[in-house]
Amino acid sequence: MAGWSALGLSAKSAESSQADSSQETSQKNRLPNRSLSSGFPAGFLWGTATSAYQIEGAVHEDGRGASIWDRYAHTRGKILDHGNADVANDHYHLYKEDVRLMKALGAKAYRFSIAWPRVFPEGAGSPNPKGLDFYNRLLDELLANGIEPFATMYHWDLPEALQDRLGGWVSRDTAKAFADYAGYVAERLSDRVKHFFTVNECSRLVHLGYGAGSDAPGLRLPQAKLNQVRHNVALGHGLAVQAVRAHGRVGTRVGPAENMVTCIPAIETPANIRAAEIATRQLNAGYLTVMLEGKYTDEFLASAGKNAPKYTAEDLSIISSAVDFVGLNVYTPNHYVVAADNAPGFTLAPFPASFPHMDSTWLKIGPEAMYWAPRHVAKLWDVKSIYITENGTSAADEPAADGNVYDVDRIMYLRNYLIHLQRATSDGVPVLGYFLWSLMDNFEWSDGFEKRYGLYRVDFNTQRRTPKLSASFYREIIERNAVV
Ligand code: PNW
Repeated sequence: MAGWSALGLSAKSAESSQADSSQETSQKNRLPNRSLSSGFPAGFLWGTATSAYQIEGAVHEDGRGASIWDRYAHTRGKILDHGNADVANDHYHLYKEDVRLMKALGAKAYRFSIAWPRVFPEGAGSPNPKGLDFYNRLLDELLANGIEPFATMYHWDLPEALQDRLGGWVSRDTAKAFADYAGYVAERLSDRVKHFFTVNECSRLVHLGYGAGSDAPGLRLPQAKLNQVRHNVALGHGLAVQAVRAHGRVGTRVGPAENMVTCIPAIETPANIRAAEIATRQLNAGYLTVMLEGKYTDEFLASAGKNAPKYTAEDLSIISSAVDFVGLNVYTPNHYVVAADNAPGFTLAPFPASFPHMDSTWLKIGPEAMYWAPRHVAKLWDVKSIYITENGTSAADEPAADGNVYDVDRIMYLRNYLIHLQRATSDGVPVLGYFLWSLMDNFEWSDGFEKRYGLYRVDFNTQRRTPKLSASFYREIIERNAVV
């Protein structure tokens, strides 16, 4: 297996190193001598990722309208540390410094999101040119520094006006407003942005925003309404794809950035791999499956029963408008799968209480997710271009006595996920690039500023950014185009 050879862990070398003199052993273990197979394809794109509400601040500046996250974060008891993102990383003013941080990593790409309420303060109607100007400044700065911009159209900051007026994604009019906004942005920015992502993580915004109520707008809708929300979000994605095609320059690329349910064969036998593929199709039925197949699976419709969403055949063809790539946010193994003889053909293994996780309990450590997520997408749906649009971890970072943050747990996590990404590319899975979440610590939604995901530590009192050890680690990876 490529993964083993990438590690240089063949049984033979382990044995012979025992016999080597200590000097020879240390020579052998020196990083520059790592086998070529730890490398990524030439031109592989390394970047970092952020989102507007999590870093920009300046929520009242230059005519920005309110978003559902402004209201949610200002509602008592919703955010763990009672924080809000009114200032956050003050990136709106410090963006030049932040582009320098990217440049210091050697990163060649940056995934950021555009705040819909900056561009259309009321969600629809009159645009606000001053809001769009911020992104003009940011794009010019990125390009001047040799960093390719990848823009997400919607990373959860819905204009509050659309929530108040339409009930947000409960209404398909929100999907239409989203497409109008997406077309407007594509028209004005596609001279410099060649890649757009439509919706960031349909699944999380639907389940946590409208089902569990732990993300904005904080609703707990019954199943039938929730299924309609899910359908409307998928429709919004499809309409936005069409709007980018209609209004963007020729050659503008567009696709989703989805946090798919990643199903991993518990043991890599052909039967378990097949079972994991079946599970992947079914457990992503409302998102990637319908986007890439143009229909809801029979199992999805049967299990929804009378609560199934209402839709037309035309909706399905809009939702499945051809995309240029699929973006995947990969953090954690959602399920380990074992083949089963009876329907549905798979068993989802329960997670033992001892299963390890990072600083967030949901963030279980399963680096092989980084192999199987893109591999399933490439195999099941014949997708030819994939980006890892997010991967990274929270860690309990604390500056040591010397002031440095030695986040060796983040490095451990990243290294192991990247080994599996390298396994994927060397197996021919068409992953073209990787965006590490996140460039810097930021507002982590309902966890407030308590959870830190950055390569750079941010002191939110002074706005000082300081590289953690993981920043040096990532710089090495980028420089060598290989796992170190
Ligand atoms: C993503 N999960 O959220 C979001 O896109 C980011 O805005 C966020 O800051 C980051 O990951 C870290 O949380 C996720 O449960 C939240 O699998 C939860 C999951 C995945 C992604």
